[in-house]
Amino acid sequence: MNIFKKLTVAAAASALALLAIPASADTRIALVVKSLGNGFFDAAAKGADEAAAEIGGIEVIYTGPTAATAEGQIEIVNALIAQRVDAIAISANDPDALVPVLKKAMDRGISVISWDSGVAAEGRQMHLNPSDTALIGETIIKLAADYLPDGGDVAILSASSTAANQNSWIDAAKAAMPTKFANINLVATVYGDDDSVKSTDEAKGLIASYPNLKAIIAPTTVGVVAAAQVVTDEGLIGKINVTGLALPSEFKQFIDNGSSKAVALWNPIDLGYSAVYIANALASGSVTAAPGATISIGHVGEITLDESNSAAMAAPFTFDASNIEAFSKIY
Ligand code: RAM
Repeated sequence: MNIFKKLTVAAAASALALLAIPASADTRIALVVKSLGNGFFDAAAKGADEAAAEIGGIEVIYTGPTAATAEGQIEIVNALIAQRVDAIAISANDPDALVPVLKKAMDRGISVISWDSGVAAEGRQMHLNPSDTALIGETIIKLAADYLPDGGDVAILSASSTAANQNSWIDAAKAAMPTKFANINLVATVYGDDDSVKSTDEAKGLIASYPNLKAIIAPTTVGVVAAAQVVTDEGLIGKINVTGLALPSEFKQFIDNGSSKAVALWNPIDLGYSAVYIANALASGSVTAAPGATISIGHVGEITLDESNSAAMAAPFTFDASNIEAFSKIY
């Protein structure tokens, strides 16, 4: 076959291929996470798939950068705009840096919500919090204080320094401290970027810098595992209690070995389910995001949007030696 003929055959084949692809009838919803390889987001993706199967006619695109950065997410959102998805549900690595690209998505008719970690109001139609921010903040500090009757030094190992969810929980924890946890002394807040290696280094640094440290509070499922592993490896079980927000399936071993007394979290499967449920409702036009609007989230219940078009789901749940085994089998 000469080259001209080859090209003609190739062109015909690709034209046929194009004809063969039916216009997708599915509503395509992108679940954009802070980073891939994080068990918390994998659990949320499971819930997203549950919602898609229950509602029908939905394709979930589970995606995120390899590292938890805003730059990586901006690239991904641009690609999703080019693919003309119907909705984007994002847990953002930065509340402001994502705004321009998400505005561009909305200008092109794509429905946009943030969930887990929010974006500023002008970059999304609504935001879904896993739980009340003040309650999460108070919970993480209480988890440390409950095991420090005489008070003492504690430090926070967070995710990235620009993550809106962790920053708001830390602010809420700090606000609760003077009145409710006056004998707890917060000596430092450091950032492990939801990266195991960096979180490990930061945990080691805290231990080296603060010899009287009694607890490490990590309001991130990645950081809390890294901190508990460091406390275990450095023979500090019983001296430093690791606590914060943890996925039971990843963290059970550290309740079992005593490096942690208790941790908390909400149901990440329900969170991912709800994000897709709401994104679909907005994309289909069956609901409008506006202050005071009540939106159904299927078997999870319903939410009502506040003045900033945000809503919160259930209270965080505490896991300790009495119950973590059972929950570790679910998420
Ligand atoms: C990490 C992420 C996520 C947060 C959980 C608790 O997996 O930072 O955003 O909600 O921890």
